[in-house]
Amino acid sequence: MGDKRQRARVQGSWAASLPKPAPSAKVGGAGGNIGSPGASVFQTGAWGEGQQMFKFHQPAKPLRDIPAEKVIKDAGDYEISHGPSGVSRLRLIPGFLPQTEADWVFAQLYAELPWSQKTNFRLGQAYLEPRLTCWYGDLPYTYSNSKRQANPQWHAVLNNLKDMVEQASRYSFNSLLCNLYRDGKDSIAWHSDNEPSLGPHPTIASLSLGDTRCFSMRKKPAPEENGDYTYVEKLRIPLVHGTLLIMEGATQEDWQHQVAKEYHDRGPRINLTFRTIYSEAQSRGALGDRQGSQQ
Ligand SMILES: O=C(O)CCC(=O)C(=O)O
Repeated sequence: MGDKRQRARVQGSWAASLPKPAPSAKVGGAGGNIGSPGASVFQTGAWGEGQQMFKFHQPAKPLRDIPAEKVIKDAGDYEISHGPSGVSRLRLIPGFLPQTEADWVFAQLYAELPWSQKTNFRLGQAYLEPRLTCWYGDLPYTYSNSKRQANPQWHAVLNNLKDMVEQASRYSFNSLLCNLYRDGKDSIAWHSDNEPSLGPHPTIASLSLGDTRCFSMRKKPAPEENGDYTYVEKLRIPLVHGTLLIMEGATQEDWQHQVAKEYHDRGPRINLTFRTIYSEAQSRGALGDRQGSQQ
């Protein structure tokens, strides 16, 4: 049995039975260990009678290709999927803020916003978010099991940006989550912006300022994949200074996104995500409507 295992390890389990060794060869005898100088599998032991042939079997499931990550970097409207939850759409507008304006806005917001590090909770364990944030809106915002209190005191620069983003997107927003990635080690993990307070099919408009970071997206796997993301579609969008990205339709239901840590130097980056938050009563109503229309 030991011989069989050893032979399978050295030659692969598809190897055919080998000829019987010469009677003088001894198992574990001097010089007979694999790995010792001059050792050979032919020297390691006598093959018993009735050895089986090893045959290669095709895997039961056909091998699947892992889809290549697609890169989106040009201005345009992209329908990234058509699923049971609807169409998921992205709109990318590089240069939404011209360079000098973007430089000025970045400097103002970096210096003047009340940045702080929020504590979140996962499985009852507290952890600090690996970035700084601040929140604007008449309603509080709860995500990752902790709450950002309502803050109706919008900075004047943010009010102007909200008007510009609303005009370009033709959506209106009542809230803003600001993220400050201090360097390449700051990040945001895989998630969807799908809290009940955002209502069904939320539109998120995300303005990036400062150093370029890679915004990654991955499609949520079908139920039969049991949470395995290996074979899902993936997208990468480099978000450069002054770029506006709008996520619409079923994007938050059918996709996740992240900004991963990078292990080479990155300067600071500010990301402003304009959203619409509904009160508890409003979101209960919105979910009720949606469930009704799906039946
Ligand atoms: O920084 C970004 O581009 C993404 C931010 C984000 O995913 C979020 O605030 O939910």
